[in-house]
Amino acid sequence: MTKLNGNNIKIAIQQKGRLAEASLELLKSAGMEFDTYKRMLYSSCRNFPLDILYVRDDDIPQYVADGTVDLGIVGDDVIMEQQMKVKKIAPLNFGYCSLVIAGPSSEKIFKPRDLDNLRIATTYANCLKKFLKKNKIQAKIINLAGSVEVAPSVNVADCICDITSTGNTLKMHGLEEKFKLFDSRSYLISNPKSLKDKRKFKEIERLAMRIKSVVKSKKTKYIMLNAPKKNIPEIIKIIPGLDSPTLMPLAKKGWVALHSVVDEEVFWDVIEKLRHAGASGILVSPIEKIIN
Ligand code: PRT
Ligand code: ZN
Repeated sequence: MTKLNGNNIKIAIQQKGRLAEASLELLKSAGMEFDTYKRMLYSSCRNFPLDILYVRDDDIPQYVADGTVDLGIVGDDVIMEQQMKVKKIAPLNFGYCSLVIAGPSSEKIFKPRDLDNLRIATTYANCLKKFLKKNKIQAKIINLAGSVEVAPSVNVADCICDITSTGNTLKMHGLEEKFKLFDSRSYLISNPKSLKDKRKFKEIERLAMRIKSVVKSKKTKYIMLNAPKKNIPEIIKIIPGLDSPTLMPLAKKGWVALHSVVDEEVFWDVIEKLRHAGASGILVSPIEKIIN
């Protein structure tokens, strides 16, 4: 195992769990070369002054806030709950979930005030406290360490406040979402002091630029299409491209080929509109990197 280098910047990522694989893949796509073996506590990159520490996700905000590491990759839910002094550098495209209050489907809970005097089990006490305070609700918070979803069935609580993504776990326990506190995704976070250190800032900025470009490229598709030249003004309005799309004349008289980039979220909408606007031969391919 390579020894930690005092001059390297350090990033903490989850050792195992929902964010672990995506975090490793992100760093590799950002060009970091390093070895990972099971049970490894850290790796050093061969081609970038970066050490990667593998830890539990709940420890990441603390490590980043106290400067044990300069950077971290962790869910917004954990950041919100722990309220540590960390700076969010970039949203990432994994770890999507929501923090919700859920209760038995049979329970008539329609508005936040219906939670008055109920017992709510959670591992997110700070986020729940904030929600209850904002809505002026008097409810009892039951702090649990895990397996929150079983609390109502064993009568430890009436409702729960927990993370959900597909909603299957709630359903399996006879629960349904009553209120959403917030949506969450993973973030690249930084220690605020590391950003003020000239040497570290330079390397953090280099890495952050690469990470942002990987995230952006995953969100977008490259499209190529043919269209009559006279339709181009209408087509350009449909494609919210990078800057301006690339146009090339075709052998077919009055026709051009157009290349551009389209956001994944609006992709199918855009394709339908393009076909209506006279585009044909539409080719779509993934983008590996976008460097602005
Ligand atoms: O061991 P370590 O402490 O590192 O990991 P952990 O077990 O505490 O965390 P982990 O790996 O479960 O989650 C890490 C992060 O993933 C969370 O902080 C969230 O930001 C994010 N995330 C995304 C989720 C989910 N989706 C999710 N579904 N975290 C937890 N869940 C739980 C959910 O509460 C339910 O119990 O997964 C279960 C399945 O959810 P459904 O809705 O898909 O059925
Ligand atoms: Zn955890």
